[in-house]
Amino acid sequence: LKRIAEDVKISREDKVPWFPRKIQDLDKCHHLVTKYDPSLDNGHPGYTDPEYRERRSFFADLAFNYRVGESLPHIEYTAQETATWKEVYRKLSSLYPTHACKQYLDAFQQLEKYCGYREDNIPQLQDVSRFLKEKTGFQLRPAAGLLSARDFLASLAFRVFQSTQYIRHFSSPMHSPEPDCCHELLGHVPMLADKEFAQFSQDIGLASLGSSEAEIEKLATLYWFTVEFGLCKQNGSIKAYGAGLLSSYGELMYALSNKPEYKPFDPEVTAVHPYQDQAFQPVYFIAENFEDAKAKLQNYVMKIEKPFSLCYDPFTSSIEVLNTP
Ligand code: HBI
Ligand code: FE
Repeated sequence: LKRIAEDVKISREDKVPWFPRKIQDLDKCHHLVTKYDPSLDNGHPGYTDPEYRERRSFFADLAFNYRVGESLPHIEYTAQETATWKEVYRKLSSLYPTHACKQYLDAFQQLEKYCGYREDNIPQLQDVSRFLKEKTGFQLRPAAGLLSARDFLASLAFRVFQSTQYIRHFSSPMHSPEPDCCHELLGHVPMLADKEFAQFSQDIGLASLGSSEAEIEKLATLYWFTVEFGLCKQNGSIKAYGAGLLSSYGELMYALSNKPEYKPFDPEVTAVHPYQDQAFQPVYFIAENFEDAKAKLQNYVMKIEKPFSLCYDPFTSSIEVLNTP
């Protein structure tokens, strides 16, 4: 019986998936999910546009060749790309004052002041990354497209946000099947300037390191219903903080229209709720506030079983592994 127990223990330890332990390891965390790639998905609006596909491979090369510590590539966006941005920026920014949470609005105002957020300018990732670093220690690195949940979440453990740098196809300014710079810059970046939210994001990332596929799936679902599609209470009304909402005019209106179903944010429930990446969400989870969401998440991740515990050392940007067998 003892031998069996030992065998089980050993095989369990062997199966801890590789994970990054220092920030330089993130250069290896760039595995793409290709289901929405413009050259492979025939439903992508850029699928039949060779010029767009070539532009995308230029951006993909920049991302794959990027190494931790380098400055982020400066992009000369074309007039057509800037025109797409302008349309998205105008429509969305008209909704923010009534629909976005106050943390978002505060940061958005500063991004307009300091980081070139304007309707006739696509902000440069380098400028945005410098701004975030000052605010919460978050920094950006370029990503070639939709990354695997494991790689994407792992980078959050180091307060690194993997950001796409290309823009959606001009034929479809109001919708993109995959993340693009409109989604990152208008959806994610403003919230990453908030301290509580930054900690919440890093906590999901830390929980993902060395986790099983099943746990990653749950953490990705949690991430989906909070960081991507989360709502929160504020002064007696409901506001949006999720990036998928704040970068989609249609869904932002819908989410706050009283038509969908609403549930209180509860990690145990939220983590296993089925989600949609092709249509509006059937349900949205409402957080009391970020401090409460953070406390609930911490309580949830404490229960994930791992043969070790992890601690992030901000002085060396590395992960300390404790109780290693
Ligand atoms: N990849 N580039 C990029 N951007 C995201 O926002 C993103 C991702 N991969 C997965 C993901 N988001 C989440 O939806 C979860 O699967 C973690
Ligand atoms: Fe996103």
